Amino acid sequence: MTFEVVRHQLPLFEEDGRAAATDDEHGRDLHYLPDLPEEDPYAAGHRTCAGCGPAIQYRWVLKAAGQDTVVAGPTGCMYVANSTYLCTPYTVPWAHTPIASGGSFTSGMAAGYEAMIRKGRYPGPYPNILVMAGDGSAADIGIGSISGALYRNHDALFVCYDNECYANTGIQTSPTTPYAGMTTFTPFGKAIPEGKKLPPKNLAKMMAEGHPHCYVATTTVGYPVDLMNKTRKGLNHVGAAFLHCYTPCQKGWVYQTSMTVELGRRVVECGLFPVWEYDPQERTYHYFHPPVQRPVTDYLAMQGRFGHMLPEHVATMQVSANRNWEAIGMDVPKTLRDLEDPARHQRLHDEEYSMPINRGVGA
Ligand SMILES: Cc1ncc(C[n+]2csc(CCOP(=O)(O)OP(=O)(O)O)c2C)c(N)n1
Ligand code: SF4
Ligand SMILES: [Mg+2]
Repeated sequence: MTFEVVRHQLPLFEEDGRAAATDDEHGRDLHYLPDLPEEDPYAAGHRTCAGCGPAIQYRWVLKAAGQDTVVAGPTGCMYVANSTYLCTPYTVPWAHTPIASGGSFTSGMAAGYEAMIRKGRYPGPYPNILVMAGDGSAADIGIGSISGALYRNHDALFVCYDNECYANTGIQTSPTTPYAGMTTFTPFGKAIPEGKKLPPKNLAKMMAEGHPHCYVATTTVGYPVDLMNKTRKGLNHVGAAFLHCYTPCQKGWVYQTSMTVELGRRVVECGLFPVWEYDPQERTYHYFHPPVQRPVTDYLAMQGRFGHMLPEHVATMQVSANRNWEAIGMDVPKTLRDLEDPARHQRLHDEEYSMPINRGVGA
């Protein structure tokens, strides 16, 4: 006898009118926290650094997923800092996987639950199954196993929490480390003054283009409702889904602790991290067009990892951002086009930039 596999359908959060609180001079909504669900599958008690972007993402993703969830976590900060002996923040089943096997382990969980429900050995419904892997895992060491899981279309959500480095082993470069981002493996010096020479790997586009039957989206910790809704859409999608989330690493990027969420907005407003959604039914991309377009210096100057940049490096970064604006169908204002010229720049630490409003302890 075969039993039916019943799946959850998680309702989406209201995106408009959630936050009438405060607007800044650009009309940006500064009330970041919507009415979060009370359940907390990732509760207080972890040991990540203050201001850790991945920890914020973990909390919001798991609040969106809810209590009927099973989670896997490949090796990385979010494994190590969350699994001290006899102490864990998880209130749902969680398993560690080797760094290379987040995709294959999660495929096995998905296939196992399906089979057990069909055979009547698990009462159901089918739980929300997800894995949250760092960029070192999802974009590098474990990309093969995640690509395999997406290709085979296992019903699970595969999340990359992207802190743009191998953080847990001492901030080494990863494929998503941005151009000129200083890490312990990309120090700046006389021979290579920009630190990192290569542009970052476009992980999410690889996943969408390479697995066109999957739901794929990007988001950042600057947009909690967007992050939680894309989590729910990925889980509601029957089949494999991939979510790429920008998550600042306070220790590795060297910035003021309270600025994690602000960076999550500025990276989008500078054109350096386009936020979009790929719809596998229509086979089209839907791009978010931010209400503010800033020079890249507004983002770079907030972080110590870019402090060594010379005028030509800042101009190179502005060129990348401007090409991104064009790729998502936005006009590039003349002020930003002019900034492609190195003569318009100084060394980064001498550049003027728009200071964020001080909104918290530690800023
Ligand atoms: C096959 C393998 N190579 C290297 C390591 C060492 N290692 C442990 S955590 C880690 C960093 C992982 O980086 P990422 O996935 O980006 O997660 P983060 O630490 O940034 O949270 C590395 C390289 C390992 N555990 N397994
Ligand atoms: S090193 Fe970075 S990613 Fe790791 S716990 Fe600290 S802030 Fe979070
Ligand atoms: Mg990382």
